[in-house]
Amino acid sequence: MNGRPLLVTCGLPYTNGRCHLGHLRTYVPADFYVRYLRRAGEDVVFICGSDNHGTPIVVSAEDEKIHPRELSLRYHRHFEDTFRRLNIIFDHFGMTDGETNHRRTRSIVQTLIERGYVYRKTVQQSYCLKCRRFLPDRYVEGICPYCGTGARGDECDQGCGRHLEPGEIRAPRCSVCGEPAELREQEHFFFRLSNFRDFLLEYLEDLKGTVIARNYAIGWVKEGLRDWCITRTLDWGVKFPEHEDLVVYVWVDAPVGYISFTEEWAEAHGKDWRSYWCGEIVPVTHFIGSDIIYHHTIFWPAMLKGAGYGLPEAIVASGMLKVNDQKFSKSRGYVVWTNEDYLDLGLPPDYLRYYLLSYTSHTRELNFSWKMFQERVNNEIVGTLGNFIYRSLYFTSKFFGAIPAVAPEQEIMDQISRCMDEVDGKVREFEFKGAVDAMMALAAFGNTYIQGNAPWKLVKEDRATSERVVVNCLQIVKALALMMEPVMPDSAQKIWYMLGESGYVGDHPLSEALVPPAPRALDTPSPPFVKLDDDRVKELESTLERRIGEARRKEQGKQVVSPEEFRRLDIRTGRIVAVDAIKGSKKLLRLSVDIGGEMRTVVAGIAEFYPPEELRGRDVAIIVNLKPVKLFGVESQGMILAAGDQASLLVPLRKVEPGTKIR
Ligand code: B3M
Ligand code: ZN
Repeated sequence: MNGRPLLVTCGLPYTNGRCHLGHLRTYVPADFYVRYLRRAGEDVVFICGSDNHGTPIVVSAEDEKIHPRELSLRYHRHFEDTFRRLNIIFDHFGMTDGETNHRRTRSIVQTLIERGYVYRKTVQQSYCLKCRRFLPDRYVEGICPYCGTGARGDECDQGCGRHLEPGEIRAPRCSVCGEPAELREQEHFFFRLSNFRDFLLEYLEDLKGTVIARNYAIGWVKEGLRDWCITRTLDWGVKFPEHEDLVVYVWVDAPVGYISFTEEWAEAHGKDWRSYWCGEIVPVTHFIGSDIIYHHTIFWPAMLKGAGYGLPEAIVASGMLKVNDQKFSKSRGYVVWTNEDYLDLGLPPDYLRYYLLSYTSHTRELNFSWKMFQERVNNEIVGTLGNFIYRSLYFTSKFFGAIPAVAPEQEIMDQISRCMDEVDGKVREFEFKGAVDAMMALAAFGNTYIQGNAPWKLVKEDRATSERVVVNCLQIVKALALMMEPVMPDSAQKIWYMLGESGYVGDHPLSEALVPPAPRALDTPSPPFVKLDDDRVKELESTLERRIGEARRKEQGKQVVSPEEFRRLDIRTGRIVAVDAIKGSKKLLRLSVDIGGEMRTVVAGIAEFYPPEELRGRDVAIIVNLKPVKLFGVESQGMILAAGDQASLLVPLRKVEPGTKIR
């Protein structure tokens, strides 16, 4: 074993929904990384678990009229089972609602309190008169005060992605009954995140992992840190010390799960969890989605520092998933479900692992379409890798019946060594596409080599040379089996057996790629991979298209309004008289609009589409009886109408006076 023991974690999936390809953007690369490091001789522990607290789970449990614990157990098992089916093998998969995590979280919060990092503060919390309850996080919807986009509770998930504190959201509405919410005072507890600015800038400088994570974090810290409200009025969660009516915010106890699950694993294996979590910088690498970089690079390290724990040395953030070039969205149907759309249909886990690892750089967005998936499988896995492996094994078994007892040539060994060095370098930079590309380049080299040396002809005139050619090929096959195990474990095992090897390929160090294959008898091989045929792909595509179509119809159905409801909207023409920028926002403009003898101020998210001079004097359509809302400190008294992503303004075709009624 090399150096010190390492700990690798994955973001904890919420237990309120099924596993989809978006999840796998984190889990497959992490599993690949752990498998590879182990094959390279590192001592690695792979830890994860399910995230059971937070309002999304409470809301989902209420919808099903069951207890959040029942819902959590259902999806905990679902993820555990799904990961196993994908050969994503954790050393321990815990639950944040487990006793260890309750205890560890309360201990950390108590330490933060004792060290003066927590203070009491009265906040404006959204309250629903109809449901007679406070509305933490996902219980409230409204407008993001930073970018004017629709937002939910504690995050602006459709717009700028910012974390939102209780009471920040504009035009709050209860997400259960839809009624407008009012603001009521409530006492909560805050974590002095702003105290950790200098510490974070120093810590982030040396943070390893993906540059995207570190640079975003440094930008946010420099932009300014706001203290985080770390309590919620919920029954479900980890109780805040000495306040049984409050639980800690889910982003307090969820990352503590990394420590708690390490504790649970260590206890079961006679190890000491402290060797992973105590010290200055600890050998912990977090794999996460890029949507939770803030939580893992700012909030979590500050909490660890404040409570006296070690700090993770690396954070690896994967890009988000797109489906058919559209932003991943369950509500719009742009989703591929791991079980019902893939595993339950008997599609090979290895193909999906390969696609997710090889499609693009780990940090950029990944687009999934069944057509592209079929191309990658058929052209690369079957066409390049499978073709070379099968031909090498087939000709050897056909002409020699066993692996000839001759040494592979040095040029082949050098080619394999170069590939191994390239793969190792890419893996340690978390550039997994680069690593897989290097492996595939070796397979392509093998194809060129076997085609160029044509052992099927050579054997008739020069048996000795043809023996050396096939042994050279089989040396490459063996190297590919060993290197590909972290990518496609099932297939690597199959190839390992076809070489006449025994045991589990993953138990053999990568260095054996340079050990000649033993001269064993060879059975007639079967093709290691099977193509995806067009009919199969058409079926898969129609399932996805159907889902998207249903979602579109459902969305349209939701938006059906009666003529009476439409007439409640007072839509007029208005003339833009003045245009001003809004401090701190690149997207929003402050417009002064004449609506016929009355001036209205309207905040509009069109700054990136129109220069002010193009707007002055322009007649537009404006809804004038919307409830005013404050955005970036400016009260907006209406909404101008525009179409599409480029905000094409709706304007009257013929000249009309400002304030003319639109019907
Ligand atoms: N449960 C899921 C997410 O936001 C969230 C991760 C927790 S990791 C400590 O991706
Ligand atoms: Zn926003």
